[in-house]
Amino acid sequence: MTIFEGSFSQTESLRFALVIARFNDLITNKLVEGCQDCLKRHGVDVNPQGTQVDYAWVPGCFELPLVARQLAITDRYDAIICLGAVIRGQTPHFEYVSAEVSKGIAATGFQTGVPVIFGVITADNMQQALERAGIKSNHGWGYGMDALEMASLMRQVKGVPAGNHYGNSAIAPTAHHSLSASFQEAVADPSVE
Ligand code: INI
Repeated sequence: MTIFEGSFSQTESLRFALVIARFNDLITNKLVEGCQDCLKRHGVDVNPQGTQVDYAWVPGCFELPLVARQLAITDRYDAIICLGAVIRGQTPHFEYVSAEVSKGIAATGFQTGVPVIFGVITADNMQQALERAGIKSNHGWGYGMDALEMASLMRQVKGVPAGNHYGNSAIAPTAHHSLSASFQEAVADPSVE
């Protein structure tokens, strides 16, 4: 039998998207830095002008799942990393935002077959959030590690060679290469049943 296990090497052909919430950007900018540092030290070119990492900024955590899903179905990424910070205030807003973002991110990964990393800090106050974004440790680094591991693991599970650039979405509606030969024939020739 086989043991599937993600590795942190052979990263040159991996592609990532970071989706980042601007809300609490004092925190989210630090998460981006930690995540970039991790990816870079594992051989990923994090330059936005390069070919390995794309960046998308959204207003707040609530919007993370929508954009992550849209990116996932392009079939261009091995993993998507969502970064955000939800900080408890005086109203129940915190609960609504954290519930929706966590459910939305889980659903996105599940529906698309692309790993979507839940890089959202939930904290009771700004001090707690800062501690997780660089003062004590930077959780952005850990989210980078999770993305590397999941990207590699999913390639293995799907049987894609480590060096390949490839499309990897489970549902990707435009990924003709993932459709069966008979289905492609039927599309090309409607008389084929
Ligand atoms: N967005 C966050 O990213 N973090 C928060 O702490 C937060 N709070 O507490 O309000 C927050 N709200 C904005 C929300 O994510 C949406 O951007 C907004 O409601 C528009 O849809």
